[in-house]
Amino acid sequence: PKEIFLKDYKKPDYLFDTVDLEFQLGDEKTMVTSKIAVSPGNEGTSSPLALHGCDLKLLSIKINGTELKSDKYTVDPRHLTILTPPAGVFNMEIVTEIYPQLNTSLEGLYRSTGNFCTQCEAEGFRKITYFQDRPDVMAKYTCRIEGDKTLYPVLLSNGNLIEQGDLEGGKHYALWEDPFKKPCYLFALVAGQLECREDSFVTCSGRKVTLRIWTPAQDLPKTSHAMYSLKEAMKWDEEVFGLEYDLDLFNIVVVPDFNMGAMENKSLNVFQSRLVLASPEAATDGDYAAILGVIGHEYFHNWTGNRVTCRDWFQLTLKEGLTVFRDQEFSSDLGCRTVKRIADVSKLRSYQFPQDAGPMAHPIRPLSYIKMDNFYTVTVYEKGAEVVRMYKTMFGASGFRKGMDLYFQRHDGQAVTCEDFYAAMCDANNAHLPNFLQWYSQAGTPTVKVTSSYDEGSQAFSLKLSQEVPPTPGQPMKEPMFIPVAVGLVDSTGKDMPLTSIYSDGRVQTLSNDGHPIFTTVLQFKKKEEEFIFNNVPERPVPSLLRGYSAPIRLDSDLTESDLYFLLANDSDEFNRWEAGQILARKLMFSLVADFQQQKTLALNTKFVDGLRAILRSTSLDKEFIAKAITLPGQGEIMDMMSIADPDAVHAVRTFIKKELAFQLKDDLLAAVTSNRSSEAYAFNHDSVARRALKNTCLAYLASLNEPDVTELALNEYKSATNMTEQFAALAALSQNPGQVREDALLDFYNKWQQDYLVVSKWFALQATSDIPGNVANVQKLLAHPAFDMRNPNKVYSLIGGFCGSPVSFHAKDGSGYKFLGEVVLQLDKINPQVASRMVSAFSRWRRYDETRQALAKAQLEMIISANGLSENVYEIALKSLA
Ligand code: HT7
Ligand code: ZN
Repeated sequence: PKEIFLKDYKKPDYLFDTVDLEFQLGDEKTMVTSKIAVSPGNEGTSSPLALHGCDLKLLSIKINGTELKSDKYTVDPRHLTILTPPAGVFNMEIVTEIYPQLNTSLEGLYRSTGNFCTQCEAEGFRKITYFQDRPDVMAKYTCRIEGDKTLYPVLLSNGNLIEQGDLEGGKHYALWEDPFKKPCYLFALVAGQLECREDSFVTCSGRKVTLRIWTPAQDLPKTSHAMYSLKEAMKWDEEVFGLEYDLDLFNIVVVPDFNMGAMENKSLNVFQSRLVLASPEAATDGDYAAILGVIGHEYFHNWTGNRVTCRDWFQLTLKEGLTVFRDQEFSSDLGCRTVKRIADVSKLRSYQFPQDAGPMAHPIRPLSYIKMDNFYTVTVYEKGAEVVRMYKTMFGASGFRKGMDLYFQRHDGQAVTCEDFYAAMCDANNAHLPNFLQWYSQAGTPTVKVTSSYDEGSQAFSLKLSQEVPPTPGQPMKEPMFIPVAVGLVDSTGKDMPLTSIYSDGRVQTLSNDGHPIFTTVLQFKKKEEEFIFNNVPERPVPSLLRGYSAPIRLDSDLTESDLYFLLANDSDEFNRWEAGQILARKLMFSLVADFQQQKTLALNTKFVDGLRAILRSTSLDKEFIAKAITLPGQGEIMDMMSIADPDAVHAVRTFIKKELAFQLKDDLLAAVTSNRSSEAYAFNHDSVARRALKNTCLAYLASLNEPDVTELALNEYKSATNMTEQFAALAALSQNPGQVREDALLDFYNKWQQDYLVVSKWFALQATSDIPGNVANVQKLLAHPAFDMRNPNKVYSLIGGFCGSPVSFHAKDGSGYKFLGEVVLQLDKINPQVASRMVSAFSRWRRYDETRQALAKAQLEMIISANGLSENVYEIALKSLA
């Protein structure tokens, strides 16, 4: 396999100005005719024109209307090369045959439950026709689709429908034209038996846009929340960024078989069912929130990704980091900002931090890849979003908006780089951010150490900061980064102190906001070590550091336990209140893990219990915030911070704390469950979501006691629930404890929901992630369940992905979890390499465990990498994991 490097980027020698595609869809084979107007990309170029292609049967090539003789081109399994293209502008026509019904990789053109569907990002267009499959080749497209009218009554592609009609032999056709230039990865075609929910949106300039969501007929009633989400997203982008939709039609298509969540094809978004279909009975609050976020995300790509796209795939974070940031802000504005921030930071810590500390660590702009698909990662997406967020933290909302405006003004219709985004942000704000671009090129999570001191005489409070960016594969030495650290100082009564001036870099900076006092300031920390001194501080404050999580770092401060309890109770920055509780919980878990490893009796610190009790009893705090604040850090997060990850100890300790808290707070937890019941009809609004979140979190605590009264309570909640959020939470609560009650509840749930494959996927995930003893065998059995299908990525992610995310069973000391995954990866790789490589990533952190586990996991990786016919996708991950 060939590794591709960012440093080797060259502009294309040839440009494609227009692309006219014609598809003759058939059950056995599909014929694709592509007519391209080609022009030289570089002055006087005469080099061969190399086109990408994969799994294609070439039928003919014509240049300027004349069939090309076979000695004028070469074909290999990956390319078609025209050896001596004409000078200047010319037309090229290529006819290929493809077999979508055999395509289980779900990239290119494939079939999903009988319908035709495409997925071209990143490099799937080459499975449709020979093409320069790279994002900096932007062209205007037309697409004519022909197919049987009964089998494929709906024929969709990008842009506007300009013609349609009937043909002989029961066929019909549709001709689509996209007026905007686009890279081929945004091309889409859908054909099949679908019906639509139709609505409209009037844009800020008064244009009426028709909105359609296409699904199989029986699912139409479940599309109302998605339509609501789309209209909210369109409105939000106009209000917050001044960005208006640019066509008169916007289509969303729902398909059950899809490798990722969704795809932003120009005016024809494709979504996997889970991220569109919802009803109160069958979808949880989490599903509703995910739909809102992902519908927003794909819609926002219309400007950040489509109108302005990436020069090459290394720049992926330019569109993905920015669009994740935009969808996070959208969800925050429609829900609760602090709770959303907590959820996003938790995701970063649980998934991105481990990636950044392992063999797959890469900068948000990777330096090389074998398969681009492997770089659609939490680093590129979520850390990338944090990097975008830092611009906003530095420049404020209005400065950030100025930067965005300049970015679109400069680059609309272009394929650009991360430096172009940085330049627009800095130029619009007359600023320069030294060392900021390091975030794009250095991997690894920086650790920032903070020590504080107070001098009563001079009333000065000092914060000394130092930073360390850890070595990562291929990057042993690191440079300091620009880190914005938002800080407030809390006085002894729990109030924020006004910040008047700060001394750093030999300069005093007066802090004022048009005469109003400032309570939070952002320190611009850009060297290895720096000291910041706050002046006019009348008493020793407790510093509230990194407010709102202002940079994606690990913070190591000298705050004492009593400082943390004080912040937990008082910080005006709600994120940092939650954070103080999490730091205390982590400290507690580490000390109990040490006790467990030394076989000491475990005991819970009463101060911690009291702190959580106070939060639980609060009547002023948001209920969803309370639910988050009483939830312990995940096992993965704790294991990630240990020198040798010990899944057994972490599991035992977390279970112990949970039960002990449940025991000591039982009355408060019971009160929270009963007082948060509601007989009102389901609504997806913040108050109702918050109420259910608190009730469900408390129920899970109670059920961990496994006592008859709480089991009875959970059973009642399960039986009386009128929505999936509460029903599933009660089922999850019951299924924590092995035994007949668990088995009966799981069976009852399956019997109720077996007709709804999305709910069945939840049922798979719940069992896959279970900590109960002997769960490897259960999951193995579920592989053979009639409802499971290895060809459906959603089911694979639920069952196999869920299993790999569960520390106890996957890391079973006898290696049975590893062996299970090793076998599954090889089977999956034959069907769908993209999905298989996501699964094999679960092995990548094998060096973090004890020697026995290391040997067992390594043996599986070695078995995988030596298998015949392995895909490049799986090969790259296995190779890097073993390096
Ligand atoms: N931009 C989309 C990426 C995507 C994708 C990438 C590789 C293989 C399959 C894929 N399906 C969708 C999704 C997004 O971030 O919006
Ligand atoms: Zn995206």
